[in-house]
Amino acid sequence: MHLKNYINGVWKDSVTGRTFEDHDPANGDLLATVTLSSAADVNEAVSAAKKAQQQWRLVPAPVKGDILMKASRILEERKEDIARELTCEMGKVIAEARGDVQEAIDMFNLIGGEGRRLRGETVPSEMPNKTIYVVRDPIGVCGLITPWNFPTAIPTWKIAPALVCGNTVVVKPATETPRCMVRIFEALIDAGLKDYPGVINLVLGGGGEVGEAILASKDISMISFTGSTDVGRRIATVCGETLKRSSLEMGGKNAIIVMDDADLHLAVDSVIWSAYGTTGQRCTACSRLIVHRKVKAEFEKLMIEAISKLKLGHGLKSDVGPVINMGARRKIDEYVQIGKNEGAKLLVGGENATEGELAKGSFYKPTLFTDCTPNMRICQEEIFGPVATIIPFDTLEEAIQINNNTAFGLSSAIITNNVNDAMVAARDITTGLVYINAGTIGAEVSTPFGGTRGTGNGHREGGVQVLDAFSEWKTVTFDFSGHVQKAQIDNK
Ligand code: UN1
Repeated sequence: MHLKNYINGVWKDSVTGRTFEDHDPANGDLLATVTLSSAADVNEAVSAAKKAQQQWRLVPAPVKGDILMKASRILEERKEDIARELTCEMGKVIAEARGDVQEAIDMFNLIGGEGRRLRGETVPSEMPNKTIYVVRDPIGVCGLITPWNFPTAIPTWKIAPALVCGNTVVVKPATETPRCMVRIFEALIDAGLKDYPGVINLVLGGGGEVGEAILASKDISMISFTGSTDVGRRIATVCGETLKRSSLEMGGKNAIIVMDDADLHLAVDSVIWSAYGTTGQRCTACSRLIVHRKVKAEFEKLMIEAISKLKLGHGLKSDVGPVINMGARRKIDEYVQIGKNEGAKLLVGGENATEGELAKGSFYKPTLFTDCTPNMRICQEEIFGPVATIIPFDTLEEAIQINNNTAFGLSSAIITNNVNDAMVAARDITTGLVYINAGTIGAEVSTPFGGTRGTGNGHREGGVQVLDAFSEWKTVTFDFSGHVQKAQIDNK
């Protein structure tokens, strides 16, 4: 298989003639060769997007929405095939891959429906014979840079609202997951965008060349990015200088608070999904378990049992897949060494998994540390792998303070049967998402998604709130006092 760019309605190779390879992280199999693009390809895509935007902005929003809803139905038909490809390209287990594609289906449907709403408002004027209305205007060409961990869902979080608001897009997926992005493009093209060349453009390649060219382009008015904090900071810096708009979604250091009255089986279940699901590679993954000292010993015992039951292997036939690549595995292992040196007690895992078939892939054993203190690096920095830390506490206030005290602010959870404690936690936790008696993952598409502090820059994806990131408010004031003046003249 060979994957190409999609520019101005045509699938084509990069002008560089160079390629890179797309591999299965579970066994190293070659899945596809991929065209490796340069700034010249980005510039061609941006010119096409700029020209197309002049027509696209005038297409009625319900028509735009219909295309998105049709893309949703097409993805539904192709769901199983795409999910299997996703597992092979990115590594997550098949049940989660189906969930990833389902999120894309749901997002196209949700935002497609916004095509029939996209509401503005009318505002009473303070003057007679004036009327004022406020409408959403497109921003122009949006540069969308998407990660490998939700390779079908996250692209739709950005493409759908960008398009329904009348923008056109230039998209760069992570180099690890180009094929999933091609599948999203195919659904949109088949849903009707083949008749609108230049509205969606795909440029495959690395951050250094393609990402930087998107950042540098004068004709791109807005960048939406999900990925690492380092890259997000770079984007924010450049956008600050060039006064481009940016919507950034970066790291997390999410926690589950386990109270002494909690149903511990529910707590363990929530943690297993949140910490080791997607092999810990979600920005919503839970990596801190803030556990009441009274139940710590029992909780540790149940966690060790539950972890020992997790079967590692290819995502098509196991509970925990590989991490994305060998570089990521090295970084995870470095953090485990840092944890040991900091004095955290290793309960389970803490090494590469290399038995039998696993030797061919980038597998890491689900890892659990205990007796951690809140300021240890393993409790403050994002590891993005299957590593969780237990931090004991004595009072709810202390637990909430530990929960809030990191550089990130995406997701938190509390497991308790005490309604008062749950309400206090919901009030005092300062992350963008809070779960009561559920893990930190699994946000639904109809709700605003995003985080405080270093997780983002104040924008939200999902819900209707995402429309604010992809549109400009325009205030239109009508002054019809000329009619009154004319009547007075006529009466004289
Ligand atoms: C991410 O990891 O970047 O809430 C997004 C969740 C998913 C999205 C995760 N719906 O876990």
